[in-house]
Amino acid sequence: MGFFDKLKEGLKKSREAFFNKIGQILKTRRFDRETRDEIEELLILADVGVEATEYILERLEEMKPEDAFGALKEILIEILSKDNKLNIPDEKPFVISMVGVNGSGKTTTCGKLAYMFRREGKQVVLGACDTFRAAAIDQLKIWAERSGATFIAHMEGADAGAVAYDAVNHAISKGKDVVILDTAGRLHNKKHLMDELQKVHRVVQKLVPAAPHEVLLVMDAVTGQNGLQQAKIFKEVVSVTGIVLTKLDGTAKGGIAIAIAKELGIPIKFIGVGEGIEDLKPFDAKDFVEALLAGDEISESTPANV
Ligand SMILES: Nc1nc2c(ncn2[C@@H]2O[C@H](COP(=O)(O)OP(=O)(O)OP(=O)(O)O)[C@@H](O)[C@H]2O)c(=O)[nH]1
Ligand SMILES: [Mg+2]
Repeated sequence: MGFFDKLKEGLKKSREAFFNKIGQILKTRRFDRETRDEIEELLILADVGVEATEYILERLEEMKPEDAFGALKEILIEILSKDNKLNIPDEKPFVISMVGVNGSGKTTTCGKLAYMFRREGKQVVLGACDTFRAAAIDQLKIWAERSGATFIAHMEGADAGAVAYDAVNHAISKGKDVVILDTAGRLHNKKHLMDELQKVHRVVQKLVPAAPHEVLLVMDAVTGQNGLQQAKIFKEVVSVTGIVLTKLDGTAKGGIAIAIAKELGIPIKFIGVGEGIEDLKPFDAKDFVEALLAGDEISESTPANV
């Protein structure tokens, strides 16, 4: 399946539950009070959030009714378009810290990212900084094997900062390109978790002052507005440079991407559209919106003789 079809497949639930309806309404009806209210309800249900919904409606009101559908695409692309290039340093290693609440998809995303870099011919180190559970270390090890990355870990309960130090130190001494640090999502309490994250970053800076070059906050799209609140807490404590929005394939609430862009002001850099190693895609605002509002006439599945 091609890139766009995979994205379209991943956004199927969101498209079928909400965005196709919105598209249909805008294509076939006048943008009057009643239409406005219906679209407002659909946007809120799709988890677009109050702020972005109001903005979209205000912008739609300014348009000629016959332009409304095309305008919606433009407005969504505008909201979602942020500089989402990776901050890759001139000198290796490129250090990425993966943060987020438990279960959001950090470890899986570490594996997918490692695989993506390996396919670009880069040498990757995965650091198991989630030392809270032995299972977390084993899980990352499996991803390291699958993706062909070097695995650096200590024992369960070890100091997360020490693991980060070893992973970056290994990369420096062996001339490796990328270090990806998997961190814990749950500790005894929120303060402990945030303290640990800050410590991991401080330790890494002893070796590479500009690191971590990327702090990617992994968010589970299924958790919708709740996830957005959690993201705001992380943003206060660590300097998040990008969002990875996972599990878009499992939810109809793909509109959360729009709320994230509008309310967090942090670029979405990757999206997860499945559990497989290739199911991580760099985020592209235009492709995302096209997939969200695409018609459902998938040509591939149509038999040739019809
Ligand atoms: N459908 C789907 N499932 C995903 C995606 N990303 C991750 N998952 C699944 O989500 C579950 C949790 O993923 P993990 O990577 O273990 O999450 P985590 O943030 O590391 O969790 P903790 O280590 O407990 O903090 C796993 O079952 C993954 O397979 C995705 O894009 N789509
Ligand atoms: Mg994990």
